[in-house]
Amino acid sequence: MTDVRHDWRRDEVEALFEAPMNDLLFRAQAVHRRHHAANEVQVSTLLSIKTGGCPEDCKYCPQSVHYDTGLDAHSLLPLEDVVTAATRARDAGATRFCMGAAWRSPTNSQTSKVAELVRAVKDIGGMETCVTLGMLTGDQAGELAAAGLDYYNHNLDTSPEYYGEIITSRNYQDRLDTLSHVREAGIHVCCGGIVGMGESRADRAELLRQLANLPQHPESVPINNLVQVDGTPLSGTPRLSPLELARCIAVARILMPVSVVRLSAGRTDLSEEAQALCFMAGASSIFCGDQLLTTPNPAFDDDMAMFDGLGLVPQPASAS
Ligand code: SAM
Ligand code: DTB
Ligand code: SF4
Repeated sequence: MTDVRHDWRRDEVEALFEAPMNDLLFRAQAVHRRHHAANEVQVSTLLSIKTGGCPEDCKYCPQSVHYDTGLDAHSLLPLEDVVTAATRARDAGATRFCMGAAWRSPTNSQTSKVAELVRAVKDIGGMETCVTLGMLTGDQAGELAAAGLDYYNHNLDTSPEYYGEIITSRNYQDRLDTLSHVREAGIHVCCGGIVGMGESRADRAELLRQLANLPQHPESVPINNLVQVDGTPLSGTPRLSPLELARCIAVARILMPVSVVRLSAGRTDLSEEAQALCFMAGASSIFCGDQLLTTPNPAFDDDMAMFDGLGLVPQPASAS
C-alpha cells in the first residue's frame, strides 16, 4: 500500500498542524523511516550566479530592485568562477550544486549561458546540478534538460490566498505554469516555500497542501524560514517559533513521504536543538557553506560539528 496521496483536504492538513507535538513528530518520523535513511542528511551548496537588480517585488527578497538593501549587484558570473566554486563545494562534501539568478524570467540567450554552466558543473563529476532562474518557457526547460540539469528550483512560497500580500508582479498560476514546463522537460522539481512572513497557520497548511496536491510531488521540498533583510518590507516581521517551523517540516514530511524535505534558509536563527527537532520531524537536507545566495548561513565546520553531535552523516554522492 502506498502512502503517497494527491487529494489532501484542508481540514486534514489543518488537523495535522493542531495535533499534539509528540503525536505529530512520532508520525512524521515513522513516515520518514519508511522512505529515507534515518540518519543521513543530503548536503547542497548555493551560489548566486547573477545577483540583484530583479524587477519582481517579492517583499522578502534582498535582490528586488524595488528595495534598498545595499546589496552588491553583479551580472552573470564567468564560467571559470562557477567551476572554481563548484569544485570547492564538491571537495567539501556537497552532492548538489545550486545556482541562483535574480531574474524574473531569463532570455533565451541567458538560458543558453546557464546551460553551459550546467554542463561545466556536471563535467566536474560527483554532484547533481540545480538552478533557479525564475519563470521558464517549455523550450528553455528543454534546453536545460538537454544540458543535463538534474533539478529546477521554483517555489510556490506561500498559500494562494496570501500570495498577493507578498508579490504583486506575478501570480500563482505563473509559478504553476513554469513547474509544469520543468516536469514536462523531465527535470526533477525542487519546490517549497517560505514561512515566517506574517502568514497564518492556515496559510502554511495551504502552502503544503498545494505542494502535496500537485500532479507529482516535488522531489525536493525546501522549507525556508524567512531571512529578514534590512530594507525589505518584511524586515521586522514577528519571528516564527522554532516549534511551528518543526511542525511545518513534520506536516510536509507526512504529506509528501518520498520527497526530500530541506531545512533551507534561516538556520542562523535556529539553535542546534531547534535544528535537531527539524531533523526529527523529517528534514533530511540542508544548505552548507557560509553563504546562501546573498545572506549568511552557518559555518561549514559548525554544521559538521552539529552532525557529529547528533550522529548524522552527510549523504554520499549517488553512483550516477
Ligand atoms: N528569481 C528566481 C525566483 O524567484 O524564482 C530565483 C531566485 S530566488 C532568490 C529563489 C528563492 O529564494 C525564492 O523563491 C524564495 O523562496 C527564496 N528566498 C528569497 N529571499 C529569501 C529570504 N529573505 N528568506 C528566505 N527565502 C528567500
Ligand atoms: C530555496 O528554496 N532557498 C534558496 C534556494 N531555494 C535558491 C534561496 C534562499 C535565499 C535566502 C536569501 C538570500 O540568501 O538571498
Ligand atoms: Fe527576484 Fe527571485 Fe528575489 Fe523575487 S525572489 S525578487 S523573483 S530574485
